[in-house]
Amino acid sequence: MSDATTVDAATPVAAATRAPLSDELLAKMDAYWRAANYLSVGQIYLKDNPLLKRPLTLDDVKPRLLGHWGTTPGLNFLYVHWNRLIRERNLNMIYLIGPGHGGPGLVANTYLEGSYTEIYPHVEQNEDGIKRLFRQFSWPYGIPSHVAPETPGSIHEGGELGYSLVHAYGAALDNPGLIVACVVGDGEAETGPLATSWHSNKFLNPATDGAVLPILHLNGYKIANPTVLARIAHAELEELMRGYGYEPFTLEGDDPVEMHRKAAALFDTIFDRIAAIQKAAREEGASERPAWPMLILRTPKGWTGPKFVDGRPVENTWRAHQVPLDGLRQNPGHLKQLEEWMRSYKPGELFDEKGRFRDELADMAPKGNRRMGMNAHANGGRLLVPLKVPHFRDFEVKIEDRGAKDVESTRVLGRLLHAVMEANLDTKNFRVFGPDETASNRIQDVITGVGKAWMAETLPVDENLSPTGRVMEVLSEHLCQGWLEGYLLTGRHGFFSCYEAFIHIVDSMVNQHAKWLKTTREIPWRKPIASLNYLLSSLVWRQDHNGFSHQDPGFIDHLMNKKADVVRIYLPPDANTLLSVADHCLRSRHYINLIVAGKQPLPQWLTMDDAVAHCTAGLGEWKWASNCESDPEVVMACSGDVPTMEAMAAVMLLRTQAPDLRVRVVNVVDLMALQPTSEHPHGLPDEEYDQLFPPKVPCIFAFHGYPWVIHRLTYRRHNHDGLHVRGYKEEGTTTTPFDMCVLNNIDRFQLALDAIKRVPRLAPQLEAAQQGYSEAIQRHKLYVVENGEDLPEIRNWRWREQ
Ligand SMILES: Cc1ncc(C[n+]2csc(CCOP(=O)(O)OP(=O)(O)O)c2C)c(N)n1
Ligand SMILES: [Mg+2]
Repeated sequence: MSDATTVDAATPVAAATRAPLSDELLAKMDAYWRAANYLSVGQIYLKDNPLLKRPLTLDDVKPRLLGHWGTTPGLNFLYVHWNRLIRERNLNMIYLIGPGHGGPGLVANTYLEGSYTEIYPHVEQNEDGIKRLFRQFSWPYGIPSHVAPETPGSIHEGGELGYSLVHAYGAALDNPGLIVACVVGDGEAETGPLATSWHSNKFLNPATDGAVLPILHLNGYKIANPTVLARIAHAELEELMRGYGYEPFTLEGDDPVEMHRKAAALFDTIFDRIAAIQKAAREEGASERPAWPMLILRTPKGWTGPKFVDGRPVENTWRAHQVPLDGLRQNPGHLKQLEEWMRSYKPGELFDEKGRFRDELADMAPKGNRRMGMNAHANGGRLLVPLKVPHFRDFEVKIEDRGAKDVESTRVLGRLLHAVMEANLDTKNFRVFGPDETASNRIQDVITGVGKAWMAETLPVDENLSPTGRVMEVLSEHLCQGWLEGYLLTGRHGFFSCYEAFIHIVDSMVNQHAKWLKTTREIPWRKPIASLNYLLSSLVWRQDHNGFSHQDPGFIDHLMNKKADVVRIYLPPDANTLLSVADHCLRSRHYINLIVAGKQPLPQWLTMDDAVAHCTAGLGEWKWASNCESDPEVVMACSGDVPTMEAMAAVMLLRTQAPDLRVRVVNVVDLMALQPTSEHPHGLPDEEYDQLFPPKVPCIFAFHGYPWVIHRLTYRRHNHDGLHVRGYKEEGTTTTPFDMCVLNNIDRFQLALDAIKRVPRLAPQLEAAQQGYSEAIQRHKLYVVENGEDLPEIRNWRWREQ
């Protein structure tokens, strides 16, 4: 396999006038397609008798028929044609499949082109290899039914529909030599993420990015219904595509010979268009947004499969979606029909006696890394150039007195990100993504000098929009997530900043990405890629402009469900810890890193040296805030910036309410350190945990998110009963910052009272403490209602060392 230096970028080849393809070549292409279809059907049905050397019996058939036929012949048809175009034009091309359930087709084609055997040598190019190929498909401990990470050439499994086109665009960014052909299922096209993905063409620069060729696979049906786009007038569909800014081309039919001929001519036109667009932008200085071509492929679902089964139409209906003949054991007629169907592809013409794909057909595939199963862009780790991350300490916030000054932590991070952006401008392998919130989340320094990508119209009032911009902003979390995934999967680096509450929009996408990372970790030929880094800001506690709708810290809960070796969650309490965490995340590989950090001015606690030590440990005592050495009576723990401030304020309150109480302050920046080592690689060993959180000593834990997150992480630890967690409990509205804490009982008064309540020797003081709490809260409520802001002593509160 080659590495980054040997993967050449194809330059577009403009076409001269072309003679139509000869009948001989078209016949060979048809044979190649039949071979792919044959192998696809074989994978779904057979475990033996792979070349049909003897009549098919039930013993040859798998006991469970699992897979999807309907989408597959269309995918195979395109593969054969792409192969010709790749060879003729020396294209550097990958192929993304929206309806990933067409897995058998991609496995078949990568087998025919030789990639599959190169990667999996036991699946040889002979009868035994074909038998293995068939048997392993959808078989326990074999291979998945979809275009999964195991499938060569794939960066998109397509199990969850909707993300193909956005992945395709992410892959094309900053890859000027790459063409990404992307099949969108007509059912898939009904999903929200796919519907917005068409707009990616407003962000793709033909001079500096690659090309995406969307193919709407209009096979008319989903699982059980017609598709919307197949049942509107064709003119309306073309108008829709024009409205999205594309030049639509249509290929329609069901006669194979005729379709090959029409396809070859049309695809030449389409690839000439792409070449012309790129030439105009790259050589002639054209700067306007081009109308990129897109293809509408209208072919029958289950094309070339059984036309009728048990008297009911199957080809060209939704009934072709999965397994058209599924009653083999009950119905001998089905077995016969299967055999006829498979023999209709004439396997004897396609494979020789030994089961080897005939040379004259095999020769039609591209060679080496031009084969789509071998293209390094579909195994991004092979191309990964390490990110240059300037020294984060240069962005340090100087701390003279702890807690003395307020700083917007994310603004500081923005400066580091800007430096990262600049340091990698030569390799153009870093982008920042956000749903219109880069400035709102206060990391806007990253935009300085590099601008925001924009190929649509501009007005004099616009700022920083540029066709070569490197920050990607669009009001679609789906697009941000999907572009970034496509960018990472093809071997680049990135960063996604988002409002905390709305990142949930991509919950499902991150599930899929986490699965991809988990699986590829176990596939030796897949090389590690850069981590997917999130900054969540505009946090639950400080929704000053917005209120309840914007308050949801639950993405933490969501990520915690993922495999421990994939997920990292950080809650840096101030700017220096944020810098240290971000540096770590940007350099890491194959993780999903979640950083939760506020943008509002908040106290700064740690010098850079302290911050680095704290982040390295993941959690630890803040000795300068504790008032005892080794025998605390209560641990005040905190995680997240606002909860840290409240915990620190509670510690100060305790100094007057219970002056002799021995308090230990612990801050948690790496949430996963709370888990036992057996559950997460970052988990603190039990002995160290017990030293920090001594058994029998109560712990009051102020947490940024939902309280049960902490319980879930620590339920196996000693003294779990002694852990009392305060966090967000879905109480909120548009109110003052401190009132948000009061509403959710995470405020300093509550935390101090919690401590007194849980230390038995302070029982005599409890009643007075409760009284004091009620008075403080009442005073606060009256004041905020009357004045619209927090009490001066809250607003002006400062940490004082004892
Ligand atoms: C987001 C999502 N919703 C539902 C499904 C279940 N599903 C699998 S295939 C399919 C129909 C897909 O139809 P289409 O995109 O037209 O694909 P094709 O006809 O090419 O099979 C559905 C609904 C899914 N995989 N993903
Ligand atoms: Mg369909």
